[in-house]
Amino acid sequence: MKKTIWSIALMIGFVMVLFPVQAGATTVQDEIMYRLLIDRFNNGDASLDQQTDIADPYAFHGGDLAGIVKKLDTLKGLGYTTIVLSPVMSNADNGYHGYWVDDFFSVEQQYGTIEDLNNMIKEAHDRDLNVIMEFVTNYVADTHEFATASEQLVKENASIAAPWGDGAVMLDQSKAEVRSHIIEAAQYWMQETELDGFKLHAADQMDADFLKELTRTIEQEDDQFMILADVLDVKVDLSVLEENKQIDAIDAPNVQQTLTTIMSKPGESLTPLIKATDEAGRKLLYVDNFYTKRFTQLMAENGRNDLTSWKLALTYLFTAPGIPSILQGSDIPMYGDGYPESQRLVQFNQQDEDVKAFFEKISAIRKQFPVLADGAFSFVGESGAMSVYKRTNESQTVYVALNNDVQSQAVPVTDLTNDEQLNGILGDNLVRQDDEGVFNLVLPRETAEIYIVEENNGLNWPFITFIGGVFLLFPIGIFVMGRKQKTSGNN
Ligand SMILES: [Ca+2]
Ligand SMILES: [Ca+2]
Repeated sequence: MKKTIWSIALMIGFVMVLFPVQAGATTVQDEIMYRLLIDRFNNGDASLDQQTDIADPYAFHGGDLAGIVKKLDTLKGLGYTTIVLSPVMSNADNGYHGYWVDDFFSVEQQYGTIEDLNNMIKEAHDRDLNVIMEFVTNYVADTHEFATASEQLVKENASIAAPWGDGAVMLDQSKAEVRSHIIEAAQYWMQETELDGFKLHAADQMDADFLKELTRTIEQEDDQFMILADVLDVKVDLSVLEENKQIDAIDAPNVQQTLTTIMSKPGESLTPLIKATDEAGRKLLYVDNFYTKRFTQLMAENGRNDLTSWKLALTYLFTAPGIPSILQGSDIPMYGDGYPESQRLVQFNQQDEDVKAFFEKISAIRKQFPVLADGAFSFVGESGAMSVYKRTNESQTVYVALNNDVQSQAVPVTDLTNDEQLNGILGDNLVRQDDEGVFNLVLPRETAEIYIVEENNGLNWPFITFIGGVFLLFPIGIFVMGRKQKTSGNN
């Protein structure tokens, strides 16, 4: 026995020498992100609830760092790999959103302490979950010392186009004192915690020079540290962010707008969305944010079923180039008519099991087929409101079909050979070449499918599984019956 264990250990060692694990080889494209508003996530410590008033949508609702720890297994189970926290820094009273920073160097007292934060990060890391914190660089609370400093450090009369704008003042990022303060704060959170990255809030509004200075400083401090860019103004040109090579991924508000608009109308083709896909894969893809009508609500208002609409939307978000970024509550799913209703506490007790099962499934598929994260992207074809695209790398090819039509549709695939077959893994569809040399992808109305290109083994797997099961069950049956007889014989 000991000998066997030793030879297995030796073999494993040998394999590890041959195929060393590449440390740090994972990229941001491998992540599945979960965006979380700490105050509105989960209340884990009621002793901190001094400012909590659930009846007031503009007050703290009690969520905290201890509450996140209690839900880490749930998030892990849903397949998320990275949690993106709302700002953790101390805020002025009622700053539940995190954008009224009154001290860049301490944790908001309603959430806990820096020890609670580090404990939360450790618990996340123990489950292989990364933790990113949203970092505010453009604003402070109107009670922050910069708002009343003798040197003019904030912009006079600058209006902030956000629901929390009253209560915040805009920093003048051209001022050396502002810059050094923000950079010191970035270094503080990198040194005092094990955070894996920052999401720069409203990065599109930052002073372009300061953005470069900040991202370079972060990279010098730790080149594995993830930097994400939040986009506040949906109409702004993103080229400054796209040109910044230190930024790993950027919000794609245009994808949210296009996808939700098209999906509001069953029968509309998703092809315009697919053709506008940014193939560079550095975009954060989502349909929900904290300020717009919840996707589920919008779909329901247009007569669409929760599960049906999530299947279509998630199939795009998890198979197109980019990084899926899911808002807290989407997987419940939650309803909400926009701000502030879309920011309600997560209703964990209203979990729809079928919706949850699909979120789990699509995450598992993305992890199982890395081509969905790194493969080249191309449009294949369309018929009515059914569209097909493919992802391909040197080892794998996957076709994705989205049928937003109100009737079934078929799209032919002609660039495969008879040696291959298409295995549809969402709906168990197996497609082989027909007599004309075509692979005909047929989907019922309002469905999606992910087809894996496999070698055509000419075998009918459902039948084989059935027969295999019979052959396996037969001897087991004999064995059990034999035992039963033996037992009764003893009596
Ligand atoms: Ca609390
Ligand atoms: Ca506070």
